[in-house]
Amino acid sequence: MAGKPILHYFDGRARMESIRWLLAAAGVEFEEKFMKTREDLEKLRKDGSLMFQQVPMVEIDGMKLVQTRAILNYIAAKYNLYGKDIKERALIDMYSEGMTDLNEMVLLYPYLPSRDKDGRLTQIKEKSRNRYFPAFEKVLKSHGQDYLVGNRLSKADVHLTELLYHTEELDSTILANFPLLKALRTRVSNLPTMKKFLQPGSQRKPFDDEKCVESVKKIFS
Ligand SMILES: N[C@@H](CCC(=O)N[C@@H](CS)C(=O)NCC(=O)O)C(=O)O
Repeated sequence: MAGKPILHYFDGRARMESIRWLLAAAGVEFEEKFMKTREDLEKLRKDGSLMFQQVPMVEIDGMKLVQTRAILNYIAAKYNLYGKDIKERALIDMYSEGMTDLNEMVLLYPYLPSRDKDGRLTQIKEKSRNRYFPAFEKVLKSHGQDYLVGNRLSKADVHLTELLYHTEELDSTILANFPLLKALRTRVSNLPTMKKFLQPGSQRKPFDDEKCVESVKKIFS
C-alpha cells in the first residue's frame, strides 16, 4: 500500500493550502515537512526534488510533483473529484481557473508591502462581489443542484468553499448577497471529511500572519 502523501512547504497557507483542502475533502491523510530556513529549501533544490526549484512539492505515488495546479488535478482525478466526462472536466477547470485568479490575490495579500495592502483589499472585495461570486451564484441558480458540476462534489466545490472562508476572513459581510454560495459552503463544510478538517487542531493553516510572512521572506530571500 502506498504511504501517505508528503507535502513540502513552509508552515503557512499560501499556495499549499488548496492542496491541503483537497486532500482533506478526499479523506486522504497526509504528512507535512516544513521548510524553516533557506538551507532547507536549498537542500531540496540540490537533491533534485524540485523540477523548477520551487515549492509546493508533493511526494505522492512515487512521484515528486510540483506546480500547484498539476498537483490539484492529479489529486482530483485520483479521488474522483474531477467530473464524469470531458465536458464536466472542462467546466470544473473553467470554474477552478476563475477561482484561482481570485485566490492568487487573496493568498498573496499578506505578503504585500503595507503601502499596497489597502488597494489590494479593495480590489479583492470588488472582484469577489462583482465578478466571481455572482458568476458562481448564477451557476448554482441555473441548475438548482447541490454542487457546481454534475450534482456531485468536485474539486471546484472544494476550491470555492476554501475561497469563501478566506474572503470572509477579510470581510465578514462579503457573502451577504449570495445565499446559494452560503448554502454550498455549509453543505461542503458538513461533509464528514471537511468537518474534521475544519475543526481546531487539524492541518488547516491559519491566516499567514506577520510572523509567518517574516519567516517566509527569510527562506526565499
Ligand atoms: N507556478 C508555480 C509557482 C510556485 C512558486 O512561485 N512557489 C514559490 C513559493 S510559494 C517559490 O518556490 N518561489 C521560489 C522561486 O520561485 O525561486 C506553482 O503554482 O506551484
